[in-house]
Amino acid sequence: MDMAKRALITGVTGQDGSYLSELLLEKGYDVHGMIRRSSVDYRERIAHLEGNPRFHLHYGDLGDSMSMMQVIGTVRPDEIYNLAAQSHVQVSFDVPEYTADVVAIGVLRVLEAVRLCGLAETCRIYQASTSELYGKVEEVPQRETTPFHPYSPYAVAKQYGFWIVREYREAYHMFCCSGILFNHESERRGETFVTRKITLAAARIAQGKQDKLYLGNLSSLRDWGYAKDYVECMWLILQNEKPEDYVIATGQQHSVREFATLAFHYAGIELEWQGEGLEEQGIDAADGRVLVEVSPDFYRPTDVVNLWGDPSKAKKELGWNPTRTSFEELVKIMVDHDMEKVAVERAEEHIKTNLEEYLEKGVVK
Ligand code: NAP
Ligand code: F7E
Repeated sequence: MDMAKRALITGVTGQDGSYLSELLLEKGYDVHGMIRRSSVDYRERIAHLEGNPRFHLHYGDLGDSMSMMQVIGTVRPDEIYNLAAQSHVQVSFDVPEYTADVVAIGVLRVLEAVRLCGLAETCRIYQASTSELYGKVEEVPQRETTPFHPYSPYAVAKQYGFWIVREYREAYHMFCCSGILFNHESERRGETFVTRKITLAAARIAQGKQDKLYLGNLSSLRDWGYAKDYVECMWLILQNEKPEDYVIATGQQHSVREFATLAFHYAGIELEWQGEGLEEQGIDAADGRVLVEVSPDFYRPTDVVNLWGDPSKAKKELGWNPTRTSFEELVKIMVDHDMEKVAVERAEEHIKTNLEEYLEKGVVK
């Protein structure tokens, strides 16, 4: 009989879901991912895994209790990684009710489905919590004992998720834990998060495909790590003897401005910064072109500006190495990827234009 562990990943099509699937498959798990129906192809990040006999997909939605019961009851997982979320902080100001339903009540739906399917004693649950809980920070750096001060509809919803996980742990003795993950990025990061927006723009500007990049708060500080390193921690948290919550971070902090300076540097452009606030500009040191400007469109009604995590507990108790990939390596990985992506797009456009010309001239029929 096949004794492979079964894992269910909600949010399998996302950045973290795709890396976690790869990790668990490497470890010999049967991986079940929950996906939503969409009219366009959104499975780019997991396309390379489809067809693997140990990788299975199920339709479901965190907003729909019946589908959660159906998926969890069918898969009967040993481990659930609840990664699904409306994960964009700025978007949560535009769709606060939807964000609360999926990000807060969605966690309850997972926990209750596990209980009602009779899996409370056997199934371990990882909840994707976030440094956004610290929000308007009350301590620097932030650790497990730092008081929460959520500062966006997204963060308030994640706060519910954090406490309901703790409640089920205490009330029903379920093995459920939250990883309080600080920002983690990669070449698979969504294109509207600030790091990926910058690395893509740097690549496009360097290759003449874009003139300018508009950003919001350049002074915002983040503790940015590499997503591939962080998914390992999710797994380690569930292999622990006791269910506990952990801060996962690198312990280093950088500003959006620093990220942009380094990303443009790796794309072959040295940026110099002039002016302040809305007037601040990033200028190409070589020819004086203004490449980065500030736009109030990317300011948030309340912005979290000083995130800096202390990963000591995870380091000590889980043996996790928070600095396997340095900040410089992370930025370089992302820029190298996007330079290649833009180069391929340009080559494809070039081929298409030439082909159209040949067809018009009747050279090719
Ligand atoms: P992501 O790339 O935005 O992926 C989110 C995933 O959730 C996607 O697979 C998405 O599916 C799915 N999803 C959204 N709404 C859903 C719903 N109603 N039902 C089912 N699935 C739904 O996010 P990520 O960066 O991988 O982050 C993973 C988790 O960690 C999220 O919970 C996020 O809030 C949390 N987190 C992230 C960070 C970070 O820095 N990345 C830090 C702390 C915590 P579609 O593809 O169908 O949209
Ligand atoms: O913003 C500032 C912005 O959208 C980072 C999610 O994964 O991490 C992520 O949330 C900072 C903010 O990520 C732009 O104001 C400046 O201060 O990349 P972000 P986030 O809001 O930190 C946490 C841990 C999560 O849990 C979330 O799911 O950068 N910023 N200019 C900008 N941000 C964006 N998006 N776009 C800009 O143009």
